[in-house]
Amino acid sequence: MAPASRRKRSAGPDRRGSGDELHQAPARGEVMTTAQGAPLSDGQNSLRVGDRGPTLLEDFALREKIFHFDHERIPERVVHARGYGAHGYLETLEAIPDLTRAAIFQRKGTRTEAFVRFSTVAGNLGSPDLARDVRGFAVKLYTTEGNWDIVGNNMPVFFIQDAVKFPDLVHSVKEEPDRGWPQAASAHDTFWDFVSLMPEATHMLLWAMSDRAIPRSLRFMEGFGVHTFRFVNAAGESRFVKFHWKPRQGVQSVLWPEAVAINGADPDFHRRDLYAAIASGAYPQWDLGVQVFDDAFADAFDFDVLDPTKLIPEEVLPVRVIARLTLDRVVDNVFAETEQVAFCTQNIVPGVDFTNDPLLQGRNFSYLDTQLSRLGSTNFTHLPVNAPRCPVAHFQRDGHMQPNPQPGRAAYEPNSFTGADRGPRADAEAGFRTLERSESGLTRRLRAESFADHYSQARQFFRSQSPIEQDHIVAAFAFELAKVETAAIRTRMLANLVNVDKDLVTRVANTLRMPVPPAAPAAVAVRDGLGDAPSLSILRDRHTSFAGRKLGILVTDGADAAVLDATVAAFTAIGATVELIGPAIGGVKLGRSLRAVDHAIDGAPSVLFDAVALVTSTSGAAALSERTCAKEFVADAFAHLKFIGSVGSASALLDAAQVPDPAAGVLSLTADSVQDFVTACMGLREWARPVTP
Ligand code: HDE
Repeated sequence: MAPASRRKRSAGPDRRGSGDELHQAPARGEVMTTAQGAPLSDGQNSLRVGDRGPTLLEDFALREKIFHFDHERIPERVVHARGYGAHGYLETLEAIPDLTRAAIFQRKGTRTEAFVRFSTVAGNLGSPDLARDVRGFAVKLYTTEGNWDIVGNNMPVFFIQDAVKFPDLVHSVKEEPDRGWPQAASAHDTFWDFVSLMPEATHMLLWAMSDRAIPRSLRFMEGFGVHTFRFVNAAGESRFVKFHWKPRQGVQSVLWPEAVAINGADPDFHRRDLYAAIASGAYPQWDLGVQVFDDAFADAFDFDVLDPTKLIPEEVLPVRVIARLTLDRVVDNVFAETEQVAFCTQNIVPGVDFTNDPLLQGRNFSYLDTQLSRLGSTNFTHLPVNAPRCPVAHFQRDGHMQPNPQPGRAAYEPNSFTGADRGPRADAEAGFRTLERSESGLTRRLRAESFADHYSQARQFFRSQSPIEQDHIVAAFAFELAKVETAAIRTRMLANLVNVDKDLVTRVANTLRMPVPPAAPAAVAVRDGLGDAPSLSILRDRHTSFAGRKLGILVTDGADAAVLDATVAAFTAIGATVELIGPAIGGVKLGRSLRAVDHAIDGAPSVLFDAVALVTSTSGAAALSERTCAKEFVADAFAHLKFIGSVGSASALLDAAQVPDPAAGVLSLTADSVQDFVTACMGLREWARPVTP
């Protein structure tokens, strides 16, 4: 403290209150208390002897507060630490009792409460949202028959085939242990060392190097259950099923240079986007689709349906939509809900069952186990976000933090007590019954031959992409491998890519300025004839829309209010968000009035927007032309293939940003031509514009 304040008397509250005040109990929650409920008289000063200390150990309120603070952090998730969640519901669109006895699918219109957590995989809790990474897509459905967790990703396949390799995979992608970097990045030696030694990772690597790994928003991602599960109907008949989440907003990704810039400008870009969408009432929705098939299909299919490095293309087996997920409520408290939510793959309900996918079998152990070290108690199921919404009755007792005083005398069964002392019993009819199946074979450590083809679907994926997406995959491989210091690792990875596609490997090798090595040995011949699968691409055959996207309008003093208002109105009308960026946060003068802006230009680069408009006065544009951040705003929007609408008086700014005139996707904006700009923006990017090197 500054010396001047040392001799002042403490500024505690006046303690001479009348006795009456003590008896007028304030409304619950208004008076600050200890965790034990004792009301506090002073929240600013600890208990001291004299004016200047020492502090007394007797101050139980101080000690309790610091004690609780000291233990605020819990271990972050070992993977998927960085995540964001929201509440919502699943509405059944089609009853499918023929396929499953699951209660939520018995009647059209059934609504089931849901909680969803999206995440990156590799980064720590505080890592940036736009890392190149797989995204977790974990859904908890609070059904009337218990919680059903579909703990999936935004990519339909995985890096490895056997759970025993998961710790190795994760150790390889996390920070290198002897130096502690890189954070939230796969572009380093140990990751590429591992995956280049594990050819089974090749298919997933193609996905991870594609634009799927840098989604524009959590709202614009597909989700996949990845493994093959089973549906079981009331007659005990079973079929295989794969789960898909289809975003009704569309699928969209950012460009890699955008991702890098967004991580600096707004590391919370994805969580902010989801929060803003839900808070504004633009509730994101996904259709839940299923690919259902029987043993005959599984036997005839090109690959083993138990192999999680393979998918079944929609072109081979269409996705049937059965329900719709809506996220309509942000969390009240991120820690209590998003951080403490515990997803477990083994949380299934009657009507759903597992398969022998060896990755799934391992996961079914891992998820329950990890909750103990993260949440610290077997009683994590009592936390509100984890608690089933249906009645729960069992004889599990005690443990750390047991919140329920479970009644009754007998804590075991069978017992011969009656009434409240008796407790629950299993129900042979309504209860979960594992599908009866016969298993046989030798007990061995062995990878099935049917899992041996590691390259054919990687090839199919690459060849099914649009040329633009292929360019991005080439660039991503080249970027990541260029960060690998050990040349032998790069060469080994290129040798794997030879098996995927000659064009791919040649272009990556050329970019790296390395020779194409001989192909890595492949256990089985790589197949060419799997067919074109446009569903694997983001850009092919997709309906695009600007709804749910964001327009950034750069405005200055003296701008044409009519054009500004018309632009805001037109974009708002199609469900887009519009934000104004001014030279300063205090707003801009339009005529006689001051118009509020959302951002100052130096804090709102154009990477934060899907399209931009320049609505400036001539003098405003001239002034902005002197500012690097304004020139970069325009130049980046152009380089990132964004649509740009510009009033005539903003031409100095376009010139300063070296935007050619004319240029594809740069439209003149007047009050009459706003609709043309809206229509153009629905294409999301001007792919015809040459990419600036
Ligand atoms: Fe996970 N995974 N995982 N995983 N996973 C976890 O569980 C694990 C795998 C996925 O938002 C952990 O509660 C093993 C595939 C998501 O809370 C842990 C294996 C897929 C989330 C764990 C896999 C996933 C996790 C860490 C290989 C896509 C975040 C914290 C056998 C289908 C859930 C936790 C959330 C989280 C283990 C592979 C998705 C350690 C052992 C494949 C979305 O239990």
